[in-house]
Amino acid sequence: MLETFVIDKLNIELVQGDITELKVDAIVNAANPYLRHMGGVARAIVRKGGDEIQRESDEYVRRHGPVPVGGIAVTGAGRLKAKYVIHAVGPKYGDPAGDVKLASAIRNALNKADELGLSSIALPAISTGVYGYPYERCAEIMVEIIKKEVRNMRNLKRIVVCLYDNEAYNKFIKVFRGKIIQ
Ligand code: AR6
Repeated sequence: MLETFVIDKLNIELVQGDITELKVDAIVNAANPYLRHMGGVARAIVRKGGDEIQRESDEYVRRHGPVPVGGIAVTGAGRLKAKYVIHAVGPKYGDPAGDVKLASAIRNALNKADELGLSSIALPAISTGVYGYPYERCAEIMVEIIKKEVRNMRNLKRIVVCLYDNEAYNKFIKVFRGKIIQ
C-alpha cells in the first residue's frame, strides 16, 4: 500500500511495510536515550543491518552521554540499503511534555538528514510501540512538523512514513488526508 502527497515539490509517501527494506538515504530509528536497540523497530534495524550499528551507538553514548528525549544521534547503517540510521528518541506516552518532545524528535531527524545533504528519509511511527503513543496522536504531530519543515529543506526531496501494520497505516492515512490539502 502506498499513497503520495506533494508539498512544495517534496514527496511524502505513506507506505505499509518493514522500514529495514526501504531504499532511502537514511532510516530513522525509534530509539531510547541509551541507544540500546533491544525491541521493536530498533531491534529489527540492528538485526538486519548488523551489530556494528549497536557498536557505533554504544560508542556515541560513551562519548556524548545519553541522547535527550526529543534528540537524535547518527550512525552508519551497516548492511542496510540506507547510508545512515538517524536514531530519534521519542517520549513515553504520558510524559507531560511528550507532544513537544515527539515533535522535536521528528523535526531534528528531518533537519539532520537535510544537513547531511540527503535526498530521502524514512520514518517509523516513533513512540507508538513500546512507548505507547496512540497512532492518531503521532500522525497529527508528524504531519504538522512535516508541513512546517518542508519549506526549510534544501536537499530532502522524499519523506517516506513507514507504518508496520494495517491499523497504523489506515490511521495515518486518515490524518494525512485530512491535514494535507492536495
Ligand atoms: N518497520 C517499521 N515499523 C516498525 C517495525 C519495522 N520493522 N517494527 C516495529 N515497527 P517501537 P517506540 C513499528 O516499539 O514506541 C525499543 O525497544 C511499531 O509497530 O519500535 O518509540 C527501543 O529500543 C510501532 O508502530 O518504538 C526503545 O527502548 C513503531 O514502529 C523503545 O522500544 C514504534 O515502535 C522505543 O519505543
